[in-house]
Amino acid sequence: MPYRTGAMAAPGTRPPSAPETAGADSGGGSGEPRQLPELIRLKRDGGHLSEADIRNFVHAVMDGRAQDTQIGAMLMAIRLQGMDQEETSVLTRALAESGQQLEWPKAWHQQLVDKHSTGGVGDKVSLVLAPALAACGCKVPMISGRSLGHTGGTLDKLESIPGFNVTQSPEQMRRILEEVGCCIVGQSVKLAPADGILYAARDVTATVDSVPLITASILSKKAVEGLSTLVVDVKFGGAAVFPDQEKARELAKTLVRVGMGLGLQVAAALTAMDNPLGRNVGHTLEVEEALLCLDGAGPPDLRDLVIRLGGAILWLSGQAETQDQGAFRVAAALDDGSALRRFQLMLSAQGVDPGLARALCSGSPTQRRQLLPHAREQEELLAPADGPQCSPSPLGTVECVRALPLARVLHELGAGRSRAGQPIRPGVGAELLVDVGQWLSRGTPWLRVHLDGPTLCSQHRRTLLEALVLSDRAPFKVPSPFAELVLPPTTAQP
Ligand code: IUR
Repeated sequence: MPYRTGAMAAPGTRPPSAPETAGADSGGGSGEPRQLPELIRLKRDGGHLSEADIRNFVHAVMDGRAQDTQIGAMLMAIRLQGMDQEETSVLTRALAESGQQLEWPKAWHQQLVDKHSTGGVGDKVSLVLAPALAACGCKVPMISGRSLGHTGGTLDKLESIPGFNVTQSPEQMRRILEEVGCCIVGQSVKLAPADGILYAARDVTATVDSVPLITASILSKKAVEGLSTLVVDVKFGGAAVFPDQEKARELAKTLVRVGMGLGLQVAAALTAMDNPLGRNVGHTLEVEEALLCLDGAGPPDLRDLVIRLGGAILWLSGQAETQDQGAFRVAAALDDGSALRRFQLMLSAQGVDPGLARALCSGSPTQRRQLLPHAREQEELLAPADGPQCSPSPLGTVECVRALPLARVLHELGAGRSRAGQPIRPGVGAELLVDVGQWLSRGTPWLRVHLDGPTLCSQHRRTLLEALVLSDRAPFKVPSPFAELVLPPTTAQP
């Protein structure tokens, strides 16, 4: 059966396994594969899809037999009825096998690691963690995604750096891994393309928040990377796919179990996503903040998350004796400049002019801002005149800056896209001028919005003001977003 995108064997890769639409297990019991409406009906009514059924559906997605309406209907049936672990594993393999498998020298196996996130606001962890892990001796062939909905995408953030090219062939990825240790690339027609089609369909059919669909989407991309170890950052909270921590834990457990079945060491970190991560939200603003963190500085919640996820990866892959030792090594790579040097090398290897890469990695924050596309205007918003305390000076403690409404306003101002392929304004974003937990006095600037065309309307201002949640409790330290690490059942927590 022809694939919609021809998956060709190339050096360093192997072709997908042969499609299995008919034969011993046809799914229907008659020797003939079930027709798509029958498959959809079966799942809609809570039935179990066989391996042949699931592979048949994925092949139909790839070769164009499945109409968009049928894809949407099947996704909704899965979203509403769920899938058991066996169905989820088969779907994961079928998505992975829709494209090529990356293959690396055997000697690299233990070093091949990655992290993936379910998506957050201000989440620039990948930009920092991939080079930090490379500085610790890892190989990180990271396949990332674009901004969709209210969450930002690592690829769009990197593309705000002039010249950065997210399209790299398997041969180019191998060369970059040899020379630099990490690369961050897009999902191409060659790498798990069926997930690309299903992900875009999920985004417009309200079927993103499904444990089996998220599991198969993430793990199919990671399966083709040929990793030994993966840590998934599963967000929970107001701006996460699953606001409820219990549901996020169910996803984490499924990721770990299905990952194990694929021969991957997978752990899942549950991390809070109520406040934006760090102080900057928006593509170039997040690159600036990632550079600060790579320089050993930056906001404590971002550094904490990078170090803890990196520590877990080094420990799980057997490259550190404990999570704490792993975290210590990642912190050292941020503090001694080795992570920043890897980032500079990765930029040059992925198309950025080496002079620009050097200037970005050695310049001051002010110089960096001149080198990246920035918005034309800035507007500061002031803390309101009244709050939980009616005394004249302090207004209250910043309890939370709600990430979801903030991201939605920035999206409307041009920072996000509503359809795949739509252009974005990389300079649009916001800088938090306050930390969660600090006192805020009335009239103090708390948010700097970077505007590049569309201006703030009164509805935007109201929404932003509502995003600032104040309380009358005593000031407190910025909390770590890291809540817990879900490990494979046989792993002893050090
Ligand atoms: N990242 C992915 O690759 N897939 C998903 O479904 C989500 C995040 I949510």
